[in-house]
Amino acid sequence: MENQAVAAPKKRIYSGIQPSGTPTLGNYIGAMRNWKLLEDEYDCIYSVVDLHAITVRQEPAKLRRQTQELTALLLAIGLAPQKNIIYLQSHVPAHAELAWLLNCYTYMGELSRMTQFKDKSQKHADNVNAGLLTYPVLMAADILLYQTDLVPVGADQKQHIEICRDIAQRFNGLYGDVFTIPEGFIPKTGGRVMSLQEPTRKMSKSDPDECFISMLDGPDDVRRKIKRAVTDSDAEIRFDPENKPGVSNLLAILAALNGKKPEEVGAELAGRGYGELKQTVTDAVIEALSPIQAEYGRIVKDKAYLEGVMKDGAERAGRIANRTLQKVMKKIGYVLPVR
Ligand code: AQP
Repeated sequence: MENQAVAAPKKRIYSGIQPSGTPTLGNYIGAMRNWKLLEDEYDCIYSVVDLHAITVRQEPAKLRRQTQELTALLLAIGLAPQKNIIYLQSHVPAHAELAWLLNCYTYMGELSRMTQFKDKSQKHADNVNAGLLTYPVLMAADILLYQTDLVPVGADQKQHIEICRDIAQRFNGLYGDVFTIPEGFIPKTGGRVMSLQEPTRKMSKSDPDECFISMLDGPDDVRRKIKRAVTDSDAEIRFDPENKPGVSNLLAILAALNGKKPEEVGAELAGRGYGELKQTVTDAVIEALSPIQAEYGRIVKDKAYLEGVMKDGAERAGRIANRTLQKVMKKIGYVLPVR
């Protein structure tokens, strides 16, 4: 028989996004855009993580609408549902089941140190629920169920990837090699897009409207929001996040969209006024978002297509997730049901 080279299996990627609002330019640049770039080289699984979204109170009708819209938006950025697995987290019960099991292998001390827990507890002081604290365990379950190699996320998720690795290593230390230990994949430029109004804080989709650019904002909104973006009073264009957070944020957005380094973009625009900087950023943002919005407008209306993608995605994801869950349960010592 002729010797045939066998292609190495593709490495697996997993990532998710919460339907807690319309995704922002931060979600796009920090995460979603890279998901599209990675789809050929990796075996990719992308989830609308609706279980995560209820750590903050959500209006039922709005949550339902945002979940459908977010699924449409994932397709609108060009993710092919045949090539990638695209599904809703709540359609695969193994996420909640593994999260419970992993809760018992995670310490209160490590969870209470998480920056996101501290931030969100402050922001939602009237609703510091247990889910806010155990969010990273559910996220670890999401990732570990799929034996993930790489997790493309924004810089705000770095701590959560670290705790996921710790939990996996702890579990493997007790029971043998059950989980693949994942690595984070955080873009060098655009890993943390900042709020337009408070450029020392990250841009978030649940912040007040003027702080972020939504992926569905039309040209007028983009123009208005960038025009009002906070800069500083010394009128010098230079990339210096510590001393010039507002200007540096605009430069980082521009750089990420143009595939350049922020320092490089800063040098190109040195000597120009802030008005020109804002105009350049506005043009680049509108150019990046317009084709996505056109595609989105088409897809979101096709409910049957969206439902089909969700159903097929959940079946494919469920098969992989259940294999891992069974393995974990067996290792812990559960009597598995006869099938
Ligand atoms: N400002 C950001 N810059 C770069 N990346 C970002 N991400 C979020 N904000 C930025 C990345 O987007 C992905 C999806 O995020 P998520 O929806 O799961 O949760 P999040 O990080 O809590 O995002 P938001 O927008 O701040 O949502 P809310 O307001 O609901 O909390 C992740 O990979 C994240 O790193």
